[in-house]
Amino acid sequence: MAGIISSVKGNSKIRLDNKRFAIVVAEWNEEITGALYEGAYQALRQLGVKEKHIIRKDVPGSYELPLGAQWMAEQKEVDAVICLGCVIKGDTPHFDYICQAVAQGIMKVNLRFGKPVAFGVLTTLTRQQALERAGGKLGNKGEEAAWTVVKMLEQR
Ligand code: DLZ
Repeated sequence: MAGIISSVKGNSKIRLDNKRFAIVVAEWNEEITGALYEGAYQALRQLGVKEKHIIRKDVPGSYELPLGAQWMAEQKEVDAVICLGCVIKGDTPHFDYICQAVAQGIMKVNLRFGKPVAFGVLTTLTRQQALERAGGKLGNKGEEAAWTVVKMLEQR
């Protein structure tokens, strides 16, 4: 995979056995968000994160991800948060409102708490495009979100 986070893949420069991660998962399109979760969870485990140091928090939809992320980030012991969701475009402008709000909300949590909070949210035109990015031919964006927060912890 191209880009800076490819350097994390399977190997981190810092010790991760004492780091704690929260994964916030939207229940909408749960077939896809479940696959993103598996990708993120397995990536963290492969990097040496302890099972008991990975907390899963489910929220109803992607719109609720920023608040779920905030609840996790405000816990002192949590080092980084990974937000996972899937918004598929329908026939109305709803998609645009949700995507905008989620992206901005997650960015605010990053800056408010000074902790990495990854935007692992698929925003696709079709379910097929989402499947391709959730363990399909275009990889797993949950896995990439996990590498991203690890990379950010390394940069600190
Ligand atoms: C309402 C809604 C719709 C239409 N589509 C999606 C979607 O594709 N992906 C997603 O994660 N959530 C969707 N939601 C639910 C909203 O995120 C949110 O849960 C509700 O608007 C209630 O706040």
